[in-house]
Amino acid sequence: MTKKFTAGALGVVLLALLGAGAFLTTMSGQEAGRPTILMGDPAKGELTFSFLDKDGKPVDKLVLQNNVENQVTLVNKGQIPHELRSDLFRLFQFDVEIAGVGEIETVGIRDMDLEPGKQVSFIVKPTLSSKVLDEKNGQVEFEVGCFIPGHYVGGMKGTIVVTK
Ligand SMILES: [Cu+2]
Repeated sequence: MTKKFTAGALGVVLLALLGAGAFLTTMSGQEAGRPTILMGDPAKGELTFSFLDKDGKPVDKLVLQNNVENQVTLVNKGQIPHELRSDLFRLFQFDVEIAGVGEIETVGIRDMDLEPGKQVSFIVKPTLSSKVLDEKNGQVEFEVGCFIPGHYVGGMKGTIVVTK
């Protein structure tokens, strides 16, 4: 209960800071050279996640590299709030990055709530053991979902792949 409240409170702070919209972005909301997660893209539907690779090309799954600080942009292109939640962010170093502020350590945060039209960047560094990666042919998958009531069951889920 306490953890949830703390995460929620920080979410509000982050959204307030993000209101300035200081990011340099393309039409899709993508920042140059970074993979992007889109929530509620009108082209796909309100209850969807979709992914762009670092070149802006649509991909089925978001790919992150193991033992690397992956910088990712998260955009809510929908009409209603959504959240991004994954065990990936609970297991590994995960920080939010705000233009003009820098990285904010987010120990204990498991999900990010984002209002419509807002975006945020985050940094995640998966540190899977090479033994596990090798046995799984160099790829380990994690699910992402939006657990605002009705959204996940409505189809709002996707996959992040961690590769060697
Ligand atoms: Cu949602």
